[in-house]
Amino acid sequence: MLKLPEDFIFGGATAAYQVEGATKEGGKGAVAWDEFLEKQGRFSPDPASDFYHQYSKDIELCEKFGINGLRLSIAWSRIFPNGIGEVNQEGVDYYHNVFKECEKRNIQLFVTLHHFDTPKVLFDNGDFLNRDNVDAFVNYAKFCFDEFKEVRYWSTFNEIYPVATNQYLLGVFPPGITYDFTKIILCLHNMMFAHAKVVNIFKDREYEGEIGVVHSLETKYPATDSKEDQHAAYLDDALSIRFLLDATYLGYYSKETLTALDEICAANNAEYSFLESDLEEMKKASHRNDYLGINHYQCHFVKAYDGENNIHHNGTGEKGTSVYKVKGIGERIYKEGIPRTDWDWLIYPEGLYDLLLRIKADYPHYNKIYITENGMGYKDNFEDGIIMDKPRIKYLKVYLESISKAISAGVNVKGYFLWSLMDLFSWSNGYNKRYGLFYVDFETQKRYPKESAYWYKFVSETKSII
Ligand code: BGP
Repeated sequence: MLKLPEDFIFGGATAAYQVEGATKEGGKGAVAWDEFLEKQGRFSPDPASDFYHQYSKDIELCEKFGINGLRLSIAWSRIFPNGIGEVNQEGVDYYHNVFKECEKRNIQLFVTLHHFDTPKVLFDNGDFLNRDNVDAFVNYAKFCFDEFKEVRYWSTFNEIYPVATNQYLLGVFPPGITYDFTKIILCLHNMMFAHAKVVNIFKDREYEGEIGVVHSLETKYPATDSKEDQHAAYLDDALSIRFLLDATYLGYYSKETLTALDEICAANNAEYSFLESDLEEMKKASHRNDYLGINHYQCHFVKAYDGENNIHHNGTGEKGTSVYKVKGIGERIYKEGIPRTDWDWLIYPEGLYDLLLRIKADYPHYNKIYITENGMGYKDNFEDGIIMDKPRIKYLKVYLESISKAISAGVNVKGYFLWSLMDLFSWSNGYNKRYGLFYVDFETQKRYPKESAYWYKFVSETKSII
């Protein structure tokens, strides 16, 4: 049986907009999602898991079930309803109260400043395509560092790559734009630049605590050994993984990354350029990250593709409906023998092991890693309050085993935050894609521990992956 270290954090992960509800309460400002979801009419972000009112119950459940870390995000628009300017004291007080509750129950807090929820005023102004919004974000970060002294672990952004691609490639996030690689690269770069600025301020001003960034890193493998497929996997990897790790840990984009960008841009009629002064800022920050947060759910097998762009996002859980064919990159395929969820996410824990080893080899000053999200979206069966989620336990087990093996191979992984603490809503999938350790009856807001919650408690208490 594999083990995890004694001081390992067994956490649960959430994000403000996916759990809080109360989108129009407490002086909160609007975000682009409010209108986007309303227009779509599929599901509402209210009341979500009603964490805004139920947080003390959820934090108590953490303590009861051996969950000693909580990852959550601050909703920027609760602090600054318009992104900049006037501060909303009610929002500030709310987060102090949540943090106090965590302290009371000895739960280590990991706080993300931005989890897909730019205030609407700034979003409508171009979001991170607009450089003014970089300054607005830096200003908001400074405010949080000065105000929330009780927080020790800060992350600047959650998942820069999915922000850029869901907004400007798949179009499943607002503003719903598709196949625009000029915007994708600009967004990726501006967010990495904003991250660097915030890290430098955090270190220059000698705030207490630690700072890092959370990247979604999903390993890419060639579909076959052919040269063409290997090249497609390299292109997909360059944009989704290497670009971010270069920016974070080198402070510039390596030759391999830029060559891949040129090829992707040529195929998609796109362009990019980076200011020298941005790279200087990024270089300065590149050795100052205290940790890297990794969100990892799946991996991709990539095949060469030279047709037109064609993506279908499986947002309903109808297995086999995903299509991902991107000009200038490749086609992501299912692979015989590799299981996948109803949303077509490939379950391949070797992908996480390989990723961790690669980071150690390619970016040796990564310091330490937290797995900030991992978990299984599943259509849980609720029978009189009993939820036997065996497939989820099986999934969690093999991924935790990969982490344990990577630690044995010398990678410094210090904790794990299971996505998600309780059931919540999924941005582009709604409420039937459940991830929680605790089942939420969204009508009554009652919580029910699933079988996985009892299993996780045992693993956390014994550090043994059974
Ligand atoms: C990550 C996000 C989370 C969460 C999770 C599961 O990308 O950081 O906010 O939603 O993925 O994804 P999904 O909800 O699409 O299943």
